[in-house]
Amino acid sequence: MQVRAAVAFEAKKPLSIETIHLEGPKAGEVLVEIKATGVCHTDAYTLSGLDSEGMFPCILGHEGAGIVVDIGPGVTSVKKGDHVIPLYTPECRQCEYCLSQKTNLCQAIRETQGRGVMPDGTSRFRLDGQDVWHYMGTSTFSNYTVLPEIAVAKIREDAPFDKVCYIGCGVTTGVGAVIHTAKVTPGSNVVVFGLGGIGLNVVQGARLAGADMIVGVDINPNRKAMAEKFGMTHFVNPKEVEGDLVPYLVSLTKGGADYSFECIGNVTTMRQALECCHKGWGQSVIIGVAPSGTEISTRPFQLVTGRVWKGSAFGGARGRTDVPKIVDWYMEGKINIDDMITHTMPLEKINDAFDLMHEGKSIRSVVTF
Ligand code: NAD
Ligand code: DAO
Ligand code: ZN
Repeated sequence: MQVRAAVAFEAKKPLSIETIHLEGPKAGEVLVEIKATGVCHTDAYTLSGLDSEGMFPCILGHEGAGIVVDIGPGVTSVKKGDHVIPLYTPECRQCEYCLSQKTNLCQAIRETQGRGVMPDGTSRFRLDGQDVWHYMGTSTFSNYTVLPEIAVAKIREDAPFDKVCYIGCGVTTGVGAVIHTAKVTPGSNVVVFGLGGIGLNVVQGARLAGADMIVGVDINPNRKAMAEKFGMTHFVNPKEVEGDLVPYLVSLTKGGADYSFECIGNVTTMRQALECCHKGWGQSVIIGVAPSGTEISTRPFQLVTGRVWKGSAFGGARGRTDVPKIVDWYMEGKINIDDMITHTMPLEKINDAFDLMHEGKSIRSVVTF
């Protein structure tokens, strides 16, 4: 079939809206009509050329929601008409990783996903006879996309696509890092570095978990009012702090954070996030994706004295199991998504979403089809 997609032909260039060919689903795959997709910092990161797995030309996008319109042979877990959220972290429930119950990093299709192809090693997208690569196994910047069956979460049909698409990455990553990865306990002090599309969801996850003090750290002063709406109790702009940020945060939290989260992707703030943690028990979770090749450092004594450094991908969530539950939380009013979606636009305007992100003017832009 012919589909309408925003194609990334090369790094650092605007996306180009094209009509391209999409082959139907093969065995174990589904064809999904994408109704809405968020534009995340990670799409911009790959487009910037800094992502070691970035391949061009490709169709970016990993934060979508839509409807199954066709299924390939052998598909049993979803059917035509089901509403779904694509999963860049699939859940096969059969691989060593899934069965371990220790991680959400299903490895069933990891190798082919990282090479921009479907599990059979080929791409379903073509333009002028040339392959166009899939991205994160999802490629939601297209009005139709093909995904492995294990990479879609079936969701309730009354959930609005233009809101719950955000659960496909940002919401689950932030809220999940609090609940699944850190397991924040009621009464905790939490410090969140970066109050963008991910950090705000860490803030609302911390509120949901019953945290006491929720400190937000951001160099953009406009983030203060927004983050307060989601539960932030104290705002720190590092540009306005005299002296070192770490002792300032340790003092503010009366001894250090019980939990800190780095939601920027900067190795300097990753170190600050660890070192502002409480001696003896503070845990720091890295969510931000730093440029490939960069390294983190700290004095080993920081860990010897009880601080713990962790990372979190997709909020530690098992997509097919946990994503429908997060959709329920949204529909029940337990989490707020609407106020984070600051801009909505048609596919033709998708490059505006990247500009708004780089200018710090948006939290989330959502493209509707
Ligand atoms: P964003 O651009 O919306 O937000 C980043 C925020 O950090 C902005 O508010 C910005 O003002 C602030 N900031 C930048 N430099 C700062 C500094 N030195 N000190 C304090 N604040 C600073 O980005 P986002 O969409 O929220 O994504 C954040 C990071 O999370 C990115 O690296 C993204 O790739 C990553 N990410 C990780 C996962 C995962 O599963 N681990 C999933 C999605 C996104
Ligand atoms: O299993 O080796 C692996 C990789 C899993 C990819 C997890 C990606 C999480 C960070 C990227 C940000 C996604 C938007
Ligand atoms: Zn698996």
